[in-house]
Amino acid sequence: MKSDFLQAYKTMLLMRLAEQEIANLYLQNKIMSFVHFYVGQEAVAVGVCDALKKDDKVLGNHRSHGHYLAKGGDLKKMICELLGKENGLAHGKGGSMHMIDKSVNFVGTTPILGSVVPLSCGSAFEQKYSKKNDVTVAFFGDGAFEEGIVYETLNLAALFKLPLLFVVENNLFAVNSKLNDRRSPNYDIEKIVTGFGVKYVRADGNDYQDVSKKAKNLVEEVRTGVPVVLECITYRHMAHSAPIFDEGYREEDVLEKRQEKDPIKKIKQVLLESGMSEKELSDVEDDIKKNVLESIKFAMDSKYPPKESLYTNLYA
Ligand SMILES: Cc1ncc(C[n+]2csc(CCOP(=O)(O)OP(=O)(O)O)c2C)c(N)n1
Repeated sequence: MKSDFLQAYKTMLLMRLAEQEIANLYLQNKIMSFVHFYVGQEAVAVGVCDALKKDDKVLGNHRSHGHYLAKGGDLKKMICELLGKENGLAHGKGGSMHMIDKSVNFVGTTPILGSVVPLSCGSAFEQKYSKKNDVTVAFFGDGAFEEGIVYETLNLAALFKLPLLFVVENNLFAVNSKLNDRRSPNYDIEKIVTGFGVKYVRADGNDYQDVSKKAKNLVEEVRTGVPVVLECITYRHMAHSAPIFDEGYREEDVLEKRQEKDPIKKIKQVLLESGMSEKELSDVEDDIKKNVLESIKFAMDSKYPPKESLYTNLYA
């Protein structure tokens, strides 16, 4: 059990330290596309992906660095993509919001809000139709949940009994817009979901233990053709996009609350209580930091795509 937690801590810390360095690259104008940081939400991606097998498929949204790394993705290839380099995940042509890596069954990320949901439905339909024993997971936010296509897909998932896990990362905001400013006072996600015949479970998205325990049970149920919405309540620590620190619009998730509920702090505490020392954990952190810096160097030294490839691998 301790080794599970240690592995989860390492993956969460990798995401955090990598994004801190990515923020620096962004501030140095090395990244030419939008970047949406996952800092604060790490427990969701790791808790859910820990419950998956390699053949299970994952799709994400505009905020998917964490989803990709949790599915076993390659940090070097990811940073190359962010820097527009040829050996990036989409040969440097997609950037942060268009990542794809079939080698780990990371089907892709789509930044058009809600669009990940019908694509995931297609993936789950194929798995069911081909009688595979695999599941598809779609990660998306509370804002995306309000897109009409999500409701259509909930209906189809229930109708066809698809092995589809919808993970709604509710970080309380869509850009700077609060839930109460967007939803009718009667809006009840559980009632909406169960109204379609899809199972609904809520988890504390700031707590790896809670997410992973629930995800492990749910994924096995999803595998049998029971579609589920797992809503994870979490905090996005940084601004919507880019490392800007505007606190003006935040009320519920003020800085002190975000720090207090930090998922990495929490899992570190579990490891300390299980007998690991501060020194052991700081060695772990040093190794991860080294890996992150090596990956950045690799990406910085990598080539941009050649001019001749300007029109290849493009779909419109
Ligand atoms: C159809 C569509 N409308 C608007 C946008 C612009 N947009 C990008 S992210 C975002 C908010 C997303 O909120 P949420 O789904 O909760 O995810 P979060 O950013 O909080 O992780 C918006 C409105 C978009 N990408 N697609």
